[in-house]
Formats: sequence, C-alpha cells, structure tokens
Amino acid sequence: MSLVLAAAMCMGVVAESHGQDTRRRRRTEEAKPVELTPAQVAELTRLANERKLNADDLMAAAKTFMPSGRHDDYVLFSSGGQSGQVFAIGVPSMRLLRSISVFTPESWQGYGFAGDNDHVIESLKINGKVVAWGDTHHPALSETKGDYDGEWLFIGDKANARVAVIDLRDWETKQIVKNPLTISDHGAAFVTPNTEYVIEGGQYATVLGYGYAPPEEYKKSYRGMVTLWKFDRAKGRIDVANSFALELPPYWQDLADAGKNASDGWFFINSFNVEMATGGVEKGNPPFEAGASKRDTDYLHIVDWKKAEAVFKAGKAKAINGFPVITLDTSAAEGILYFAPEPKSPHGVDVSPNGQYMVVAGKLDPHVTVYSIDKIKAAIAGKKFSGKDEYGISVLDFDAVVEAQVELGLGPLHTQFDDKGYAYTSLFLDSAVARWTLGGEYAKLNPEQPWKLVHKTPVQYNIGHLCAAEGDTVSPDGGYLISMSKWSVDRFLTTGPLLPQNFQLLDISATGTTMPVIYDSPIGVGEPHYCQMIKADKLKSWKVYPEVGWNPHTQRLDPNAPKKGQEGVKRDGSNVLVTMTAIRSHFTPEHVEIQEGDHVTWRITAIETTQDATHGFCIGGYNVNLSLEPGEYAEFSFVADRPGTYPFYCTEFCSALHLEMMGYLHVKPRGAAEAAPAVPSTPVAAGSN
Ligand code: CUK
Ligand code: CUA
Repeated sequence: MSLVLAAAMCMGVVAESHGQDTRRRRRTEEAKPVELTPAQVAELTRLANERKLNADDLMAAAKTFMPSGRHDDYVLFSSGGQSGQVFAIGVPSMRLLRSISVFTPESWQGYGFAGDNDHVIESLKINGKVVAWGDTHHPALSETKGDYDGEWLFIGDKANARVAVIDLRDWETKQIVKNPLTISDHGAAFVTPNTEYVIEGGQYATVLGYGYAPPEEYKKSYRGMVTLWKFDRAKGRIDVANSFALELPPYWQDLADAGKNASDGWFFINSFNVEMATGGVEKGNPPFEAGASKRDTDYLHIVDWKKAEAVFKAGKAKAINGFPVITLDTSAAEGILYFAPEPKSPHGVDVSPNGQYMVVAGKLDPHVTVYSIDKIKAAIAGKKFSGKDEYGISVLDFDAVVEAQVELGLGPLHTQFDDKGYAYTSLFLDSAVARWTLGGEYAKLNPEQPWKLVHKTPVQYNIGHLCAAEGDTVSPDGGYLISMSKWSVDRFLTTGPLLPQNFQLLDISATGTTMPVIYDSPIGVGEPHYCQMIKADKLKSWKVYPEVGWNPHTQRLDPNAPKKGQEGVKRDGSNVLVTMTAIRSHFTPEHVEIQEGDHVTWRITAIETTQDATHGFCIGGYNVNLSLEPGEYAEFSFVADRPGTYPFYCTEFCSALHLEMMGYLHVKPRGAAEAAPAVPSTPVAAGSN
C-alpha cells in the first residue's frame, strides 16, 4: 500500500471515528456562579459604551445568549408562510435549527428530488397537477390531555387546503391530505385535546367539492366547511376513511380552537362576512373589504364535535365528492352547531387553559370579547336564542353567553396565555402586545383587577400572531412570548425592497408592567403566521435511524435496503437495478454502466451509525439529490434518456475525503459502435474497508 493511500485511509478512519471523538465537549452543566472582578466589570462597561449598549441591552443579552454547545430550553415550530415549510427555532437564542420541508420541494433534505415518480411530488398533486408550494399558516403539535406530547406536528396549507403530518422522531413530513371539498382553507390545523381529530377550518366559501356557480348564486350554492380529520396515532397517519366534515353557511370562517377541560368536546370557529358580500368593484359594487364589514356582528360558530362524531358514525352524513359531510339541516336538527354574535370582523378565537373562556378578538373593535362555556351550555339548555340565521342555525343571545369585554387597543387579533392568570393579545394596528388579566378562578393568581388591561409593550411592527411558551395548552409555562411582527421596516439592514418578517422575543416572566422585548430575529424566508413553543425536553427525536436500512416513509426497516457486500448492478431487459451503499468516504459501486433508454431503479443504504454522519447523493443533469442520514434507505428511479458521462457525488461535506466520495454513471448512447458490455450481474466486491 502506498504511503499516500495509507495516509488517506488513515484520514478516513479519523473521520469515521469522529462520533466517539473525546475532544467533543458540550456545555450541559450550569457554569459556576459568576463573580465579576472589578477588572471584568470595567471591561464590560467599556464594551457596552463602545457598542452603545445600555443596562437593559446587557440584561437582554444575558437572557438570550447561548454559550457554544448549550441547548435552548424551547423549540418554536413556526409556519413558514409562502415558503411552504416549517421552521424550528431555539428559544431563547432564536437560532434557526432546521427548516422542515412540507409543501415545497427542498433539495438539501432531498425532498422531491428522487427522480421520476418521486413520492413527495406524487403527494403534492392536486387533480393531477403538481402544486409545489404551500402557504403554511397554523402548526399544531399533537396533544395528550390538552398538553403538547412532542410526538407529531400538523400544519395547514391555506392556498390549497391541505394538511400535512410531520413525525417528530425524524422531523420529516409523512403525509399530505388534500381537502376534497374546498380549494383553499384557513383554520388549519388545530387538534382536539387527545389529538382524536386534526381540524381543518375553511375560509372563502366555494361550491363544495370543487364545483362551479356564478357569484349571483352565492347564498344558494356557496358554502363554508370544517373538516375533522381522524388521526390514527398508532399508524402516524390521518385516517381519511374515518374523517368527515360539516357543511357551514357561506360566511367566511376564520380561525378555530378546540375546547379543553371545561369545554372539552366542543370547538369554536370565528367568521367574518356574515354579510355574504360578493364584492365586484369592477361592476361598481362595494369592494369586499367594505361589504364584509357592514354589520356590527358576525357569528362565533360553536360546534359539539362529539355529537357530530356520533351523527357521522350513525351514517347520517351525505357524500360530497365522495367525502361524508353533515349538512346544515342535520346540524340544526341534531344540535351540533350554534352561533353566538361577536363584534365586528373577528379574527382569533382562543380558549383559556381551563377551557372556561373563549377569547374573541375583533379586528375592527378595540375590545376582546370573552365568552363562557358554562353560559353557552346554559343558554343552549335554556334555549336563550335571539333567533335563527338564514340557514336555520340558532343564534344564542349575546348577553346570555358573554362573560366580559376588555378594551385593549386597536386591531386585536390573537390571544395566548401564561401561568400567572394573564392573557396576551396582539394588537396589529397599535403594534403592541397587550397583557391583561383573566377573571374567574384566575383572579386569585395576580394582584390586578380581573378583566383589565395591565400593560402594552410596543413591537416592531404590526404584530399578527403571538405565541407564549406552551401558551395554548392546558398548562402554559409563561417566561417567553414571541411577537410575530409582520413588518420590520428599519429594524435590520435593508435587503432590497423585500424585507424579512421580525420575530421578537419578549420576556414575560415578571408580573405587572414589566414585559421587555429582548431579541429581534429576522425571518427572511417567507411570512410565518402561527407558531407553537414546546419545552425542548418533551421532544424525543432520534439521533440516527433506529436500524441500518430504515425507510423513513414507512418508518421501518426496508427489505429492499441494500446491505454491505451485496452491492451491484443487475439488468433485466431494459430494466436496471442499482444496489448501492454509502459510508465515509465511498459509494459502492463507483461505476454504473447502463444504456441510453434504460429504466433505472437505484437503491442506496447509508450504512453509517454515527450521529450527524449524513451523506448526500446527486446526479447532475438528472434532477436527483438525496439526503442519506445515518441508517437511511432511499430509492429513486429514472429513465436514462440522456447519454453521457455523469459524475455522481456526495453533497454533504462528510469527511476529509468527502470530495473523493463520488463515482460515474455511464450512459452509453444507443447504437454505440461497441455492443453493450455485459454489466455485472453478480455482486461487485465491496470496497476497501
Ligand atoms: S392568520 Cu396570519 S395573522 Cu392565517 Cu392565523 Cu392571524
Ligand atoms: Cu459523504 Cu460527503
């Protein structure tokens, strides 16, 4: 063996043993109590003055800085807006940990780049057309007894009415379902307290089942809907066969939230455009924005989902586009759906941790309106109705169901909760986060009067959603709150006319009027809407796949996964099967010789077991790139319709000899002078290790 080769292999060995490298150190323990020397205080003061930092800035830095190797306390799962993805961000450092591909192909993760018939691309088809993006709005972590359990994450695509299921063991998308009734949605996804159902609420009314009717027939033919997707936790998939929907009037349903504790068994949906305005500025009609805001009230939809489930199971749903739908008549007759008036164009509805209160924020009303589930139940039982809507649904008497109205400021949108009896509401027009007190059993938790505004912290600028630590569960943690500010304007360096959104971290650990912004984080990849913040130690993520040859799509060992020593290229007519393994720092085999026109199936196992020893695999010109995480098995196929010599290589810098981790795909032109060489049909000898 030459010296050079010996040295190179040695480097490979060093790289391969990296996982056990004792030089790696991570700071997990708390540092010793700090005592700054006078010299350090002087240096810190000098630095602060040099960088123009005040005492609050130093405090904010101390609250958010993560020493190298220290882990964050929380993970924020954020919608990625038009990027179609989910972002995972550490809190309090606000460091981006990962983008999870959901509705948009993404090459680093090899998501949608596995040749022809890629299962991701197949799953993105709507009516036969690949729709390769999404407008993700509302992520929903799976819950057990109303608390995040860290197992699954769901997210809706507003543009195309799809819901995705992400497995939080490997943080990969496992399933995408397309709503069979509606083209676009909005109130997705929300889960019931034990993740029995993943709820997908709609928004813009259409003719259910992708039908057509002119706007003149709006009231007669257009409808809203809410879909209850049954989640099968054992299978980790939405069980479409046991899912159903409710027909709703063509009011534009907006956000939704599931009841919990006192309101378990119910869910709540806002609406706007109860006016049923049909717009048409081009014909001299009032535009939607005016037409949909004429009335003083819209309707809070109150749904008894346990009753709806029983009605569905009793076979009383009617099929639309092959999907079971409980009609408005059935909902009215069975007492599944009720309305309560809610002030002017509401946006968010959020259920308090004890399930007692539903907080509705009206975009055009400076108050939040708080409904009580006890009062709602009593009003339904006592038939305290103020009438019926045009579709026969009973409207509850407003005064009979409202607990409080709290004046907060301009443009209230969304509300979250903490562990101290406070609620937090985003004020879009005021550009502020309002802290206010809950009443009832929460009144004893804080010193202020119940149902009162306590404080407003300005944010920059125009906050949409906000998110407190586990702030929409039965047991919020308090401590941190994210302001998902829509505009950043002057907060960062200018990035051309398109500017990032601004996630701002607020410290909500103190009571009263202390609630400072302690970090600004630009999000330059899409416009996120909602996010949820989970305690990091609830996540039980895999470090590597459980076994070598693991198929992430089935989440089990795959019988087709190539094993070491069995690699090779086999031909059957014009079908070629490539069986490959990948390990630092080589693919086996390294040469793959085929004929133009061959149908190629290519299987690769990453036979690594070391954490983070990920390889990539690309074939330039054939639109193939895979991410081969330790233990992962992947398969792709393509038709070799372009002859030539194609280097394939590893796209992750995996070792000192990463650049050498390559090989050639030789596609011989049809009718080349030399007859096709017999490609080896016996396994190729394994590599040098
Ligand atoms: S929506 Cu975006 S700010 Cu889609 Cu939840 Cu309120
Ligand atoms: Cu494997 Cu680079």
